[in-house]
Amino acid sequence: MQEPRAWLWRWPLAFLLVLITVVSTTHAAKHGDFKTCSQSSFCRRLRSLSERAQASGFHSPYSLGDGYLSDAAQQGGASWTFSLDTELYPDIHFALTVDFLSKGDGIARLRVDEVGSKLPWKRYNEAAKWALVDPEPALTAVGNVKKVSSKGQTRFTYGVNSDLELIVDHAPFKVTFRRSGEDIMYINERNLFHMEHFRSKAETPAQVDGGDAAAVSEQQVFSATSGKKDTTWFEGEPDAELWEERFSKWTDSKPKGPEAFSVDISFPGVEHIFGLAEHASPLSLPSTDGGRYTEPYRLWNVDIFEYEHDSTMALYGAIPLVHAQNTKHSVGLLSLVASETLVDVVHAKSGVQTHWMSESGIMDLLILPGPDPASLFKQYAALTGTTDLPPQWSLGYHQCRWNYIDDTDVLEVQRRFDEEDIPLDVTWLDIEYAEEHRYFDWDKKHFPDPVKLQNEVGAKGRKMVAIVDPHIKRTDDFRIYKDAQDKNVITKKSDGKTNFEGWCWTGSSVWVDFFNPASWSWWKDMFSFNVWKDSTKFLFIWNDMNEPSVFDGPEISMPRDNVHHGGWEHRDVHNINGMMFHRATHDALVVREEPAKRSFVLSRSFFAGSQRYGAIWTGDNMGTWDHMAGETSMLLSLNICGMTFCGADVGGFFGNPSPEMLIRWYQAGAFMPFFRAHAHIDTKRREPYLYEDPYKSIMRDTIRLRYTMLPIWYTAFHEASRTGTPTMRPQYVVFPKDDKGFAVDDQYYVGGSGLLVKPVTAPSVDSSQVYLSDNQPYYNYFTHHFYPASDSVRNVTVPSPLESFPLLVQGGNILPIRARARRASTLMWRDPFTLVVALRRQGDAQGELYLDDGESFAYANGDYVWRGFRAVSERGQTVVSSFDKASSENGSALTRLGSWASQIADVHVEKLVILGLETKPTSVTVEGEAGDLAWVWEDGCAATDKAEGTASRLTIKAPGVRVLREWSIRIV
Ligand code: NBV
Repeated sequence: MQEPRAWLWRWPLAFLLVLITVVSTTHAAKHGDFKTCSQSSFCRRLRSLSERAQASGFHSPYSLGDGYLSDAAQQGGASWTFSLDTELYPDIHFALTVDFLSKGDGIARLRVDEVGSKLPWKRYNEAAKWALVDPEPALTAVGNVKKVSSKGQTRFTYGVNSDLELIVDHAPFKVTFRRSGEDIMYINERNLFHMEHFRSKAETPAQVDGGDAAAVSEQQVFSATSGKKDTTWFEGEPDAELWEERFSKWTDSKPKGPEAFSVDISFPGVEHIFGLAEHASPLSLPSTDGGRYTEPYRLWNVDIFEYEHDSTMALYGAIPLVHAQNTKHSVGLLSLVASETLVDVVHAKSGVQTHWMSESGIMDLLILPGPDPASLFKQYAALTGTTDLPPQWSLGYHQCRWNYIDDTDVLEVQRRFDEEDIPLDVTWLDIEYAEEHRYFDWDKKHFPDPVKLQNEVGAKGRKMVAIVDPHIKRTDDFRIYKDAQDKNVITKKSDGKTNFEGWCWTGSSVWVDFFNPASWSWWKDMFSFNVWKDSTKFLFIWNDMNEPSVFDGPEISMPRDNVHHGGWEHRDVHNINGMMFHRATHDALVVREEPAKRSFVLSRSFFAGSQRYGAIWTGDNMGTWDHMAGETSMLLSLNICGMTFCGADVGGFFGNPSPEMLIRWYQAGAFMPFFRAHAHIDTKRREPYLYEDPYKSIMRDTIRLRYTMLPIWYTAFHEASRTGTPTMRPQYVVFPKDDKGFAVDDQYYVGGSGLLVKPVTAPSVDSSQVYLSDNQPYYNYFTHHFYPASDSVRNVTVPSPLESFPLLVQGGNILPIRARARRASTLMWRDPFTLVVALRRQGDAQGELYLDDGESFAYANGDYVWRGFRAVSERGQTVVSSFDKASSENGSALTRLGSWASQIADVHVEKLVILGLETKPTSVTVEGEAGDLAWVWEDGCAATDKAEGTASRLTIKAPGVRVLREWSIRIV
């Protein structure tokens, strides 16, 4: 097999030199490549506000008028607009609009924009257009909101139970969100709200004319020397970089001047806030005022090389959402802004205080009322949508590396997987499949017949994924470049006219502006089988580098003064850029076939709402224990921010993991929603079959374990696609009343299955501690070891030798699994099920199973199977039964035996394993049928026992019942 390095000879020398320079400089100076707060003039200005706010007499210069600029009567729904003025600039005006939305049990929206500016600029107000499912979410009827206005205050009472209040204090401007009379959130309690107004270049803050002095104290209003109004007590000293800003060798022209805004949001009585993905930090966000972190959490999508595993530095994606949690309530806050945003977090005695600072755009805050995490997910989903139900095969195992070098290599890798009986669904091709990195154009020397290759892979029930990056080689013989030029859909330089050019893998490149609607249908065409003749229905897409990554740009991205469709500057839309590319590719793949098929597109960059377009991964992680440990909290954070279809490069992108480390990566990966091994071009080959036993066998068993559990994952994704509830659930989500578990971010539950997993992320481990919150027994999935229920929270010790790790089943759950290993998931659709029934101490359990054809949208017309399982113990009998979950949940008719469902009508349950029964049964029968079933009893702990041991186990063999039918098995 050809060594990966041998690829290098194929790269043009000039490009190689550039590459080496880029890569080596980023290697050496990753911190220096990215701005800290003090290197951004807006962040410097806004962060120092919070220091000045410590001074006595500091107050907010902002106040609201007592009347309304417009009210509900004009808006056709519950919406009121206040005038918002600042004593600093009497001639400048803002407006605050308070909306109450009809969806999401009472979501309130607060928007602030400048009004009446004589300058020709507008603040970017389209983040909602891209992030929300419904760009103009409907307002609730006026009658659903009770408004009481008095001088100085407006009080809105709303929500499904009329228990929510939004109290708007007029002077100074402050908003209090309350539930059942309790303060839950304050906006501008610390007086840090500030919106920089548009101004002409000649003006500087210190030169603004004085206004009405009466409202503020003498020494704050006038500087002794100039007699001009003094704004420095609030804004700080005049900033030299309002109109032009330098970073390293780049100059940002900032044609609109300053337009940053800042707002403080406090969560009284709360010790934990979560969110702000993507950061390599703990799930419960630590303070940024010294100690662990000194820099605010930064949201500015970047291609960061060798990122740190414990940091507030920006990564590839940005979701400006937080959850605040205490034992009484949950509340969420989404700030719809796409410009650079930094958030300081302070854990104070009174609660958690946050300070949000954004470079440009309107302020658009959405208050998700909770009151619990499950409600937050629903509310966030009502706004931004849910994860599309993925193709079922995409939950299988993905084998990637940079790069599989030719078609023989691809087939050989698959052959070796088959030879070693290791399941595999998808083989990936990184950038080297494309001639000169001109994506779409296969390198025919190494992939002479791409269609034949894809068909051969497809014939085995497998798929391929090829990368399509957003940089487009500037060469006239490249059709994509030609088209993009002809259609004039290329992102422009600051003059708004000239195409922006930069460097990336392909050399000198341009970037399509996916904000431009003219690019959408064209991009769709690029993926149609008629146009991309070297693609087939077995080929899916990977969108990398979409932050966007520009090797010779500031912070390895585009200049902020580049111009997009609509005249918006790149700074305004940057954090959405990656999502627009992901969206365009997703939309293209969905329509490739008739009838439409689900798409699969992996993206590196993302924003709020990206979950609608496919999967994301955590980028270029390192093959280190620290990184492996950090992945769990990162993925949990992504999950609670809506990006539930996520994973990390198994094995670590950089480095050569030891066999021990690789096994631990696989064990962790098998419980990531997206399970893909990937590696840098310079790493040694590390496909599982290359290892000696026992390593190879352990990796094989781990991948097989994933396949066994595919029904559980698919069912979890079904729930996520309906309700927004994530597939990886941290402790605080499952047990929102147990504050001791709020900071736990190294273990999680898989969907609603009751499976609790804790990856081992350190060397030489042979046992692990698992935190248990609830008064239920837990069962070791592998050994059926029993951990008794307890009325106090506890840590239990779980053996974790190399071949194992903590995987517990919470008492009360029924797991539908498919125990037979196959080459690929697509071959398992008619395989029988095993039900693992783990009894609660009350003797009962429940579970569910969702199935459909796994690739079409026929489920939307009812062609799916959604079964419920239940175990009930009464008067010495346990009855396990199957029922139609669709009708019980949706009130819809029984699962309709559509054309697909009827094909699996005879799929049966081949085994039931019941854990925790009290006594050996005397008979096990299927109701309505004569004769005892074949069963085996192994004595052990009952669900009610108080001591650890091995659980009692009843194994019922071949009960002859069908998954799609109603049945009851009676155990007496
Ligand atoms: O396309 C090459 C890589 C890819 O393998 C990786 O997964 C991406 O995150 N890509 C980044 C570009 C270069 C990384 C050094």
